[in-house]
Amino acid sequence: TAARSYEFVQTSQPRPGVGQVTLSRPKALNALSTPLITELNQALGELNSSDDVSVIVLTGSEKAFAAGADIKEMAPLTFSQAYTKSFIESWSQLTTQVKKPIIAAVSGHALGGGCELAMMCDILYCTETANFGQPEIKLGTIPGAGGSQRLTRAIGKSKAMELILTGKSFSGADAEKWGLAAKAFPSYEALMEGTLQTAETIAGYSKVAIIGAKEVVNKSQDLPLRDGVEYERRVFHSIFGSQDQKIGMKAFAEKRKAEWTHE
Ligand code: CO8
Repeated sequence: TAARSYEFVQTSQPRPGVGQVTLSRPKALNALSTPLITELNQALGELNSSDDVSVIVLTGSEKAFAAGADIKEMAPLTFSQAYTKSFIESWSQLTTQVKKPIIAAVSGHALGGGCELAMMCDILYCTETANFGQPEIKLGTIPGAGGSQRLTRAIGKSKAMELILTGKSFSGADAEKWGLAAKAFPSYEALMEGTLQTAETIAGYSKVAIIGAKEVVNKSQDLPLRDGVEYERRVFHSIFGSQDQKIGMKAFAEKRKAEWTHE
């Protein structure tokens, strides 16, 4: 992956096939300003098109994944500015532009837009002490980057409604218990190690299958069951056109490890 320098994010390749984006605006606890989101989109685009990367890890610091949208940037915004410039729309690029799986590794604060950004990722890992929440109500506003929809789908209406209307935080341990997080780890070190291990495991499979699997699981969030099952079957059929399906099944029959071509 070509080295590129950014001001508010860092990219790295910590394991084979694994690209990492680290949010890095420590003075503002990684508050998600428009310049930061622009760089995040560029970094994700870079990793998404890199042949050396199959899986992306998105993380912040031990203290903060991200403490929300940049409140100081939003404070003076008018309705017409927000509406005509589609404020926040560019955030969704993460969900539309990136075909490779993204694992969020959340430690510390993941509040407001930070919680929403983590929920846009494909797998959410966190520390038990991570501090999640949608506190927008305390600022006289509401979640604006998908929080009301994704939190509700993940943990159910009553609990999501309670959290969004009170602005109360919840822990990483709760996030795991409620199914928002796939796993909560006992320490920051365990979180990063566990995240990279999962990323490396996934990156060891065929890129075609990984991308197909992500695509069909995400369809389950948008489509009625019957349409989703049909969509899955279409993609499943199409994967018979890949070399890696032949390679994987032949290797199983011959009791040896598959050598993927990613074709
Ligand atoms: N925006 C801008 N600056 C921030 C933000 C933020 N969201 N969060 C923290 N900072 C800044 C602080 O202002 C402070 O800067 P300075 O040193 O210049 O005063 C610095 O980061 C350190 O913060 P604190 O001193 O407050 O650190 P503490 O450890 O005392 O507290 C907290 C940490 C509890 C996380 C606290 O900073 C806090 O409550 N932050 C705001 C959390 C919040 O309300 N987030 C939601 C924002 S609204 C939102 O994201 C949704 C908008 C809906 C649209 C969707 C996307 C835009």
